[in-house]
Amino acid sequence: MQTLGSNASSFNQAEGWKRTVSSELTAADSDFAVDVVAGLSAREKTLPPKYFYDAAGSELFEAIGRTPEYYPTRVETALLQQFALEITAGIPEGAVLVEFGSGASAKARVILDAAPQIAVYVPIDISEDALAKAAAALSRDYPKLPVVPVVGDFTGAIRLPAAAHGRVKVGFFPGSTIGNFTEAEALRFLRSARQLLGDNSVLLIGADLVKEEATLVAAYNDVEGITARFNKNLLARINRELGGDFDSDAFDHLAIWNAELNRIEMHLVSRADQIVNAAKHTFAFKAGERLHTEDSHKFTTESFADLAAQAGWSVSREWISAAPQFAIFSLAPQRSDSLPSTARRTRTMETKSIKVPGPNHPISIEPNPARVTVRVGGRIIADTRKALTLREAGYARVQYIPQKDVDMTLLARTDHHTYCPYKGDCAYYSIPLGGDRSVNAVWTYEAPYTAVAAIKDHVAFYPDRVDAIEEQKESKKG
Ligand code: SAH
Ligand code: AVI
Repeated sequence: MQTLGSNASSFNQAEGWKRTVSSELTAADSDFAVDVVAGLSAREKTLPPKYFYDAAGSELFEAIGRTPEYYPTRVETALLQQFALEITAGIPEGAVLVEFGSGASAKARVILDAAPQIAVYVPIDISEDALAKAAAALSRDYPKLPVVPVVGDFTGAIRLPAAAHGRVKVGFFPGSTIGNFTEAEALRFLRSARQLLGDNSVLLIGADLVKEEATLVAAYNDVEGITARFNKNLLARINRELGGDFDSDAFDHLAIWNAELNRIEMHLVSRADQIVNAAKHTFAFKAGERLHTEDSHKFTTESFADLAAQAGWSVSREWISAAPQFAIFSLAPQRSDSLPSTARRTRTMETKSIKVPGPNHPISIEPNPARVTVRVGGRIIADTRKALTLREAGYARVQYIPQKDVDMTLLARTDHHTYCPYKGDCAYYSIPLGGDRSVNAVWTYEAPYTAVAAIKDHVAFYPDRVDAIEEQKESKKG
């Protein structure tokens, strides 16, 4: 397994975690020791969240993903499954999939299944045990796919293995792990990924979205207490690896929503005044004092696109789940480095948000048992018993009529186009027979999104741009 260089770090509110050297530790001490001493010596005690992930921490993260409260894993996986073909469309033959923070690689499987043209998979993770386990399982299940794991810290310099050289690179950063960075760290990461992946790359990022506090807070306070164990595993790891004597029962798990900074914060709160030894140092905790262990920033589609734009990426597509909302962004390298920075930060017009119908925006489609006819200029131009009735959120019901039951020769295609994040691109026709009133009177979704796939090859009519849309319920035939 390829290993990346060392990357001990210390925290600075503006810059995030940066590499430092402690004068009291020797070169033989690990990055972990250096960071623990720096973090526990700080006025506001803090540790980098990357240290959650030893073998036990990685397993606890997988267990968090199975709790009913922690929706991100479930929702992102479902979104990937639903849109796998769209998300992977355009990945060329022979591409390499480079995953940052791959963990159990469960989400990569969805991408690999949808895009068999991917020729090499490079999972990168700091958790050596989790990486080795996931890589072995993948090699077993995808025997023809070279899997080349790289163990190390993706916030440092990354070198891709030779198997990735000369291939189009598809970066994959799911799980909203980008939310665990400060803004400065996220920019640094995105810029270095831009360098690493190159001009013809794609970067797929999963990011959790801002939503109501109760849902967010519950996700980090599961009733079974798995997240609390995950948080406290940091203390257990310090005990195991750095000769620490933390009593994890002497600390409480705390997860709170910071509305000002759009982030869930995790802390460990000291239950009493206490002295703890670790990494050859002694640290004093006051009762109620917090050790800040993780931030999990939540995004809006705008804040995410703005972040990406500042780092040389533009959002080309985005897929957003029904509530609880989670987003997958497909990023492409910005081409126009000569544009002024304000222009570079503006979202491109081609960006398309894709939303999935759900309780907040329900859509249903049912066959209409009635005979449906459409009259324009005194003529019947559509006549069907196969209409589909589409009901959407607060809109009036719409009859979608199979094109084979419409006299399409009476329609004239126009340049008009609209976009619906739930249904897709919409094209229009006028009906010359109806005169001015019937301009853009007819619409169709030629490649409707999966949730409304049934309306493909159907057209719908604006009731006020035709003479009448009639439904004859009693009639079976003729
Ligand atoms: N991608 C998986 C796992 C997310 S958990 C999913 O979406 O379910 C975050 C993963 O990132 C863990 O596997 C952790 O070990 C890894 N990770 C966290 N910080 C890291 C860092 N600085 N460098 C490399 N891997 C890191
Ligand atoms: C990996 N990361 C995005 C998770 C998160 O939601 O911030 C880690 C996690 N922390 C607590 N629960 C899960």
